[in-house]
Amino acid sequence: MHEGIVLRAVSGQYIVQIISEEGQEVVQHLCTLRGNLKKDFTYNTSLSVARRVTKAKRPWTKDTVAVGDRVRFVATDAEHGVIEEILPRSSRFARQGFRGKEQTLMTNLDLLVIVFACTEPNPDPWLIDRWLVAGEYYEIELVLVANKCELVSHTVFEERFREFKQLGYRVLPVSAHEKIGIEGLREELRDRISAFTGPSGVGKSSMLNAVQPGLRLDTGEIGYTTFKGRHTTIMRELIPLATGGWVADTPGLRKVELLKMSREELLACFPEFRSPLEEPCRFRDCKHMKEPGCNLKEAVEAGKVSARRYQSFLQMASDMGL
Ligand SMILES: Nc1nc2c(ncn2[C@@H]2O[C@H](COP(=O)(O)OP(=O)(O)OP(=O)(O)O)[C@@H](O)[C@H]2O)c(=O)[nH]1
Ligand SMILES: [Mg+2]
Ligand SMILES: [Zn+2]
Repeated sequence: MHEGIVLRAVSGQYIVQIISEEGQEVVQHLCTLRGNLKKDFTYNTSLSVARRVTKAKRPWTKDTVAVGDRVRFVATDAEHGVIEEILPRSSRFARQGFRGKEQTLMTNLDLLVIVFACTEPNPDPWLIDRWLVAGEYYEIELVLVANKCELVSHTVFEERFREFKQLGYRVLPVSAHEKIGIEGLREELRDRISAFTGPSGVGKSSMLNAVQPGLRLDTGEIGYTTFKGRHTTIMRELIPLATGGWVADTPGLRKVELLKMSREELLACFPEFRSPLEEPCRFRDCKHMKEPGCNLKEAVEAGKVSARRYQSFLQMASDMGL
């Protein structure tokens, strides 16, 4: 029996890399799932780090094996195997799939690298908020990466990302082309499971090519009329890093599909709301929207909480039908 990590899922089959003490050499097997694992693969809630009480109520129901899962498998020959057991997950990243069913995208993520460009395309703070909320919700460590930093002055960089720094998020200026900040990025990824995410055309694949020379991920030229970018990256897979650890390059997403949350859960994803909400608002059932005597709204009016972030909260709440 070997212990491995699922690098890629391809129509019911899984590419599993053996994890050995020595590390270095990448040995992969194409595995199927033992029959009864397919039918009844149920997680219980205790696996989630239930730091937020509200979150523990959400049951982890039936699920399939996903990229990032640690598994035990039996090798049937040098290249094939059968997965016998799925080991407990430390985290899970999902999206709202068809008919409201949650679809697990990746598991055991340690770090979410949210990539935006300083320009071409310009960063969209509303979209950044949504990625931050997704990361906060799953309690995954977050880092913002601002690529193409060679194209803007320091002042412009500060203007575009300052508000996120002030919230306590780390923002790393990087240039995949000029090889700025690549060493730091490599250190972030070392010995961990990370995922790169962000809009199309911001340079996620270019950055990973710089972090690991020889990788040759596809990168695309963006349409200069719209800066919408072509979706060059299609696959969802973990790439073993020479420095240890794994990283997933994900396709650019125009939209962030947030899971449906409760109001309490959504509020908890805005770290700066915590302090004003420590004291109860005038009404015990305050929704923090239109109610008089709302501590959150008062903090916004007093400039302690950014009006833009509050607006972002209202928009997300409305999208979720809260
Ligand atoms: N000026 C500049 N251009 C860059 C930099 N990094 C990437 N680019 C360009 O930006 C475009 C998009 O790069 P990709 O790496 O394909 O972007 P991506 O985020 O992987 O895009 P998707 O796979 O579509 O999500 C390409 O034309 C790159 O050459 C950079 O540091 N500076
Ligand atoms: Mg790409
Ligand atoms: Zn309130």
